[in-house]
Amino acid sequence: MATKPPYLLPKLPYPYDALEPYIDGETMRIHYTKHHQGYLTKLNYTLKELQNLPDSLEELFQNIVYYPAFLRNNAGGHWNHTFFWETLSPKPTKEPTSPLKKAIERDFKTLGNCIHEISTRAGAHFGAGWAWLCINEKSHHLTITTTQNQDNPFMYEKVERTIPLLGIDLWEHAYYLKYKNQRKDYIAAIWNVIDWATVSRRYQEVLENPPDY
Ligand code: MN3
Repeated sequence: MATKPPYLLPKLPYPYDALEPYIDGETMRIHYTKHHQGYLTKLNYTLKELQNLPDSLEELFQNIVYYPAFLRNNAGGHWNHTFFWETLSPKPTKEPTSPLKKAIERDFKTLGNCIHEISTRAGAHFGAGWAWLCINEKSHHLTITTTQNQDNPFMYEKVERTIPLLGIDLWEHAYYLKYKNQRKDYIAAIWNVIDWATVSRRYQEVLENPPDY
């Protein structure tokens, strides 16, 4: 996200109720207008106080240990939710296209196995956070991870960087109105609105044009 602050709330690419019955309209409305907006408002407020910021949030995340936790939570909250809205679609493409399709077959044998593994990791995650499918920038292998709070894979320093392709919001605010404490039912349902065309495009973009942040 290579824009300068102040950051703006990105337009939701579909109406609040477009992902029903898998994600209900009231949850989407509160999630977007209250939670995402809340992170964004606090992010912009915090950025005003800081000097010498990097050019992008991704660069900031890679150096997040040098910044206050308040910035970590709100910058992560803004980036993660923007990424999440774009991953979902009321008319999703249900199958990945190559080269992601081939990568999934190489690393998980089938798409079903890949989804099962992400769901298992997501279901086992303790407390608030996110589940991710990532690409290893050097090997192009696919990896699955979960992060706490509003952290994302950019924030964990590694020799080989992993770049998110798909993220699932595991906070209770993402599902509690409809699914109550049944987080596994929410995780099972969300695959109905995950757009594999978007995930496939992200994979291809990293192969063709590795990000320079
Ligand atoms: Mn959320």
